Amino acid sequence: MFSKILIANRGEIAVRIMRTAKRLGVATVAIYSDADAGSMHVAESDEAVRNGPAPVADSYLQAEAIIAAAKTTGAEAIHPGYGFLSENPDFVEQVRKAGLTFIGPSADAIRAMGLKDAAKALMETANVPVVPGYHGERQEPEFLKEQADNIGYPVLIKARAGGGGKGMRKVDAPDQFADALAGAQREGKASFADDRVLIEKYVTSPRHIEIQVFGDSHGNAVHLFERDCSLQRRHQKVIEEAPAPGMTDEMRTAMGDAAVKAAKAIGYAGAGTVEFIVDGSDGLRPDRFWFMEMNTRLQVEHPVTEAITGLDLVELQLRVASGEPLPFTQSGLAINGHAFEARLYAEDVPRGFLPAIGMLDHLQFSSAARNDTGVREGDEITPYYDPMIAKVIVHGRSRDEALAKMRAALADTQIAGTITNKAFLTALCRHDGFSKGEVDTGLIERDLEQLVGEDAAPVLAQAVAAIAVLGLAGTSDNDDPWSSLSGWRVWGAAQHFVKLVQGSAVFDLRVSLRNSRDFKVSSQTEAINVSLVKRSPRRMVVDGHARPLRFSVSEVSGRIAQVTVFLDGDTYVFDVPDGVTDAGDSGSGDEVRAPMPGLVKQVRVKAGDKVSKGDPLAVLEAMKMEHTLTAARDGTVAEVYVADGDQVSDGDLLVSLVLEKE
Ligand code: MV4
Repeated sequence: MFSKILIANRGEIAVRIMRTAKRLGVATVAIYSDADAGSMHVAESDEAVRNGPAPVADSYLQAEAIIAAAKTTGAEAIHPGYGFLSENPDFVEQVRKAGLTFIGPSADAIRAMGLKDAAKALMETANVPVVPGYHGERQEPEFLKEQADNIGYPVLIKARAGGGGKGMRKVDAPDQFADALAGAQREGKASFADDRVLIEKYVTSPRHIEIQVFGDSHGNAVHLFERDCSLQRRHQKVIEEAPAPGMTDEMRTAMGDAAVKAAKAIGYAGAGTVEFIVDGSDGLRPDRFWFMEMNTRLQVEHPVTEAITGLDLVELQLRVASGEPLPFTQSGLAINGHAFEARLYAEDVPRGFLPAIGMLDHLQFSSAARNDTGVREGDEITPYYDPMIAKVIVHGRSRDEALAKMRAALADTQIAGTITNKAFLTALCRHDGFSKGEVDTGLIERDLEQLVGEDAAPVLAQAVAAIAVLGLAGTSDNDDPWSSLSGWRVWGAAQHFVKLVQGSAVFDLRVSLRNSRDFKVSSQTEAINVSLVKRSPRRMVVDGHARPLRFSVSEVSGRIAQVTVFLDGDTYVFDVPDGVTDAGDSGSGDEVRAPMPGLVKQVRVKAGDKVSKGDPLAVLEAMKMEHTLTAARDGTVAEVYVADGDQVSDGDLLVSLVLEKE
């Protein structure tokens, strides 16, 4: 076994590798970019070497600097993690030339799987089923068209160097072939500097089932069963599981044997994954799976395999890389129970899954799950890297039990300071078809609307946020609402107005103070009485609600810009527009302010116009999306403060309505 290794990666996978290394008594060297100097993977390493500025091209992809860092620190091997340099055969060769061990397969094995056409030809020779089609050298359009006609439509044209869905074109009929071919060639050329393509029979609503394989340097290879990764969106995996729903012993044996044949055909050593496309339209049948590609690295979703086999795949990688044989044979392996992994991301799902950033003001994971993460409370999700916050992994005796655990674990997960995809993951875990194990790669797109719908915050969540924004919740834990001075500035006025923005919804709330602990919070439609039993800057003990309500406020330049409220397993994020927390007695909904910085695309009203509740007043373009700002009540426009083309800041006043007596 090695005594010291360098981990050429960051985030959760770097931390995960270090944990195993530590358990085995192997010292670890981290590398980090300037953006990651204070990050968790650096804190967990035994020593760390700065590797450049934030952009990955200047840091985590700097092969020479990484190898130099390994040499200087006396590391004997480099673990690449996933992504970055993990499947770069030139890097593997450089590592070996420097006298170090690459914890992964040989450069030749990576190259053999790098191009789709060559990999398919190799697999055909090894008797691994490949999708019917043409993957030869000839590229004349007329010839390829003939091939497509022979295969039968629909066909799929794929750039041979492609990946992640790039350079792929589906063709439904012969007359569309020429245009689709030109498109795939253009994309292949632009993305991979290679315009060669292959043609395949198109598999409708396929499932993505992959087999984990492991080889050693003594010629042994086994498989560690399958993972189903069919729940994807735009080729990004969302939830993975093992075993695959509906898998039979016969199919598993057929797929496992094929995957081991694939690994042996290229003399594979280390952890790898053989990806198959499966036509599951009529159950899982051994003549309906085909080789897609082989990933020559440890994968993001490896923990579900660990959960059902009880193995530590990173430990196996280290053992195999240091020359040990695999400590088991195929017959010694068995599946225990069922596991799921959900990828928790900082992203704005309702706005088209836009990556989000932010400081993690509050971060609490469920103790009932394995949470693989590279961030801690107080850390920042930056725009430089993948915005994954954690992988939530659960294991149960059955699929139903594991899925119930995932729902509970997500409900227990609290994140504030950035918007996340937790509600989307929760909706998926409650999805009827998914709950029954009816998975295919089209599921998310088909039911997208139902899955991304944002739940409007209940009035209790709005009330908690409003009280927090006004500073009435307290400034220290165990604040006695009767004696505290916190929030004293606002005691004077009998009522306060707070505007909260939740996604596309705007809530205008009135908070009436009866005394320092009893409030009435009124929205446009409802009112609720809230009595604080105890105050704190993090939780509110509210009369009539059994459990304390947890919330978190995020400040930007000294003012509360966002409040996150956790209520009954759901998370509600409210943005607080600047300058709308003024005390006074104006009716609610009188002012329309910009909920975020943006460009005024169109003003739809002028002073004196009569408007009804819900009428559009102005259209704001922000973060590449258009937002229509609407009237919160019936009334008359008093004044318009902006014109088309104006640039506005978060909270700027755009339109006001004539005040009316309540
Ligand atoms: C296919 C296919 C249907 N038929 N090939 C997408 C990414 C690339 N790795 C292979 N992909 C596909 N290849 C044939 N012959 C459908 C897909 C596909 C897909 C595959 C796996 C997981 C998700 C997917 C989503 C859309 C399309």
